[in-house]
This record gives sequence, C-alpha cells and structure tokens, in this order.
Amino acid sequence: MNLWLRHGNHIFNSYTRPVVVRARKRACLKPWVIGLITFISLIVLAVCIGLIVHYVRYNQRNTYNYYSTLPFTSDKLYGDFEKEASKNFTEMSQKIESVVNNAFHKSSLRREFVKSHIIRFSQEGHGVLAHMLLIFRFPSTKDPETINKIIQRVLHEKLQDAIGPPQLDPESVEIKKINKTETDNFLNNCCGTRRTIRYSPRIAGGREVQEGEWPWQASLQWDGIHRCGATLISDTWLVSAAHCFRVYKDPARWTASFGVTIQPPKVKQGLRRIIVHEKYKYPSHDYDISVAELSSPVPFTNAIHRICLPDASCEFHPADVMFVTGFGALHNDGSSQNHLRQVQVDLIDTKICNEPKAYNNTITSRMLCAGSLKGNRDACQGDSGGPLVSPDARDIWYLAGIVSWGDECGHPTKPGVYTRVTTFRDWIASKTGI
Ligand code: 4AZ
Repeated sequence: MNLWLRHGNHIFNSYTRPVVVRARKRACLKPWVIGLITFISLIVLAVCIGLIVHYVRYNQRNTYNYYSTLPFTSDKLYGDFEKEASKNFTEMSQKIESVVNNAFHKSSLRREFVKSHIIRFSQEGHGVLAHMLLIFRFPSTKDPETINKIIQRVLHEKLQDAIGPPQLDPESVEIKKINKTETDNFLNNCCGTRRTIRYSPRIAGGREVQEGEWPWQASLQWDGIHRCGATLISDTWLVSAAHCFRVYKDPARWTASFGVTIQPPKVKQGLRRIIVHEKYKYPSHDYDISVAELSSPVPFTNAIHRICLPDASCEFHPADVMFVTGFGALHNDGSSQNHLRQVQVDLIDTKICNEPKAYNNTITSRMLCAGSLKGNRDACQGDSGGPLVSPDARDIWYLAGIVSWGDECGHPTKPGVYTRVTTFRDWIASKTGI
C-alpha cells in the first residue's frame, strides 16, 4: 500500500523521500471587477422581479359582472315565454344568449368574455326586455370605466348583424356594473342554478358533495331523525314522496334541514302543512308524491335555493345527464349518512324496466327508472323523497324524479324507481301555485 502523508508543504511518500510542493498562488479579482459583476447581477435580478410582478399582475384576472337590459321583438307573444323554466322561456333565453355570446366571441373581448345568462323577461311597450347578466374576467389593471365603454361598443356594433327572430334593438341596450353579492342574489333567485362548476364524471356508488353543489336538497326529519329527502321548489315549498308521510303525519313533529350535512345543518325549518297525493294508496307505489310547506320562508343563498320544475310536456332521454342525491344508506339496510352524497345514473327506458327480469310490468306511466342495469349506481333507504335531477343545454337543473322505491339497492337489472315529476306538474301547481 502507498500512503501519502502531508506535513506542512511537504508531502511524504511512505516509500520515497519528501517532495516539496509549492503553494498555488490565489487568483485575485480587482475590486472594480467585483463591483461591476455585483452591479450587473443586481440589475438582472431587478429586471427578473419586475417581469414576474408584471406577469402576475397582468394574468391575475378579476371577475366583472354586469346587469344588462336588451329590448327585442319576436314573433312569439310575451305570455308564451314569460314563465321561468318553461320550454318557451328556455328556447328564447338560449337564442338571445347565443347571439350575445357570438357577438363577444367575434370581438376584441373574446378572451375576457365568460358568459351571458338571461335571468328574466319583462314587457316593455310593444316589445320585450331581456334582463341578462354578463360575466367577464379582466386583468386587475384594467380601468372599469374603459371596460364599460368597450362592452357597450361591442354590443352596439356586433348585435346589429344578428339575424332574428328575435329582433334585437342593440341601440337601446343598457349595462350597469354590479358587485359579486348582487350577482349571487340574481343567480340564487333563478331556479336550477349551481355555483360549483366542478363537474365530476360518474363515481361508482357515489361520492360526498361540496357545499352549494345541490342547493335544493333538504333532509326531512321526524323528531330530529332523518327519514327522507326532499327538494326545494320555492322558498316555502318542498316536493317529496308520499310514502315518507304514510306513518308520520303530524307536520309539527317534522323539520326540514338544508346544507350538505345533517349535523350541523345550515338552516333548519319546521313544516306547516303536508299535502299527500289523493291517489296514493299504500302498499301501491303509484302516485308517490307529496308537497310540504315550510313554517317560514328559507332565505336563498349560494348553498340553499330552488330547482326548476319541468313542463308537463318535457321529456327526458336515456342519454341525458342525471344525478340522484341523498343522505341515504350506502347499501341495502345500511344506515343514513350525515354528509350528502351524489351518484350519476342513467335513465332506463320504461319498456326495458318492465321486462320480466327487471320489474315485470309494475312500472306505471307515473314512474321512471334510473340507475344502471349492471348495478351499483342507485338510491337506497333514506334517499326516498329526494331529487333525481337533469340539466338542460343552458346548464339549468330540473327535477325529473323523486326517489320512490326499488328492489333493494344497486342490484343488477333492478334499478331505482322514481316518481315521474312531469306527470304531476299540474298537480304541484294546483297545490302550491308554483
Ligand atoms: C327506500 O326504502 C328505498 N334502490 C329507496 C330507493 C330504493 C330502494 C329503497 C332504490 O327508501
């Protein structure tokens, strides 16, 4: 082994004589060079920080909301599309929104424009006024006055070319900037709007939901214990199943709670009145619908507001997106859950649902089937009375069904059976005025 030993500047090889190693002279930089390098480094650093700050500020976009009124005339009478959530209201809203969206998409604001949303119509002389929200995202550096002018100019110029009907009057369009609270209030007063846009694909067996995802869901409790689900259709009326009130009838012992958890609830309200369908006769599942009046109106918030009711003529199709939500059990004979859950289900054709291996002709025209013929995705005990919902092309949500019955939960060929809400549209109106 050859060992090297250091002693001062001499290195001894264990086999040889000492060798002298000269210390290497340090390369020294002149002070002015060091100063120059430091100066240049600081400049580069300052420029980088400046660029980052500018980039972050420019890309940090704020939401700008506007309330806009747009006069128009159409071949339809105002009374034909006046009623919110009706087929004609939806068609007219969709036409106007699409013209407005096109106008912004073809303009210098194409990157800033988010969406337009018709909230109502009102009669205006011989024509009609569309009341609309316009949502934009602008860099926080933009001056609100300038933005107002640009939006107004785009609407004036681009809506001129729009081909009717409806015949728009862009010269008379008015816009007013509103804040987030005002925007939320307008949206919460519309039926069927949801604030959480996180759209999840189907999740086998369902998942827990976030606050505001299904703001119309209620839990019905008898002596404080969750028994059924229900759906808010106005600030005072709930729709539920008739069978929820078969044994427990006294409204004074029922409460309705709102929010994604039963404990603690966001809001809790007593029931004043329960109306069960006159033709509901246990043990039949037919006519399984009821409406219940709250003892006082529930204030609408982002987390609590009403769903839309579909016209009696509305039809849902097997390809439609549908969700069922509830605090019910995760499996047959399981216990209810404290946190609201959702599961995406498929609408199943009544013919298929009435086949011998499914429900063998027990599905009436007042019922609809939804779930999965492969099993798993289903409502269960404790979900009864709760909503089966579906969105339209404007992403407005409608009550398609009420959880009613089924052969246990999640079995293949035994989907959930729901009360078909469209067949009871007139009955609901006759009892609630909605
Ligand atoms: C129930 O007993 C119940 N799988 C609700 C829904 C279904 C089955 C039972 C559907 O409340």
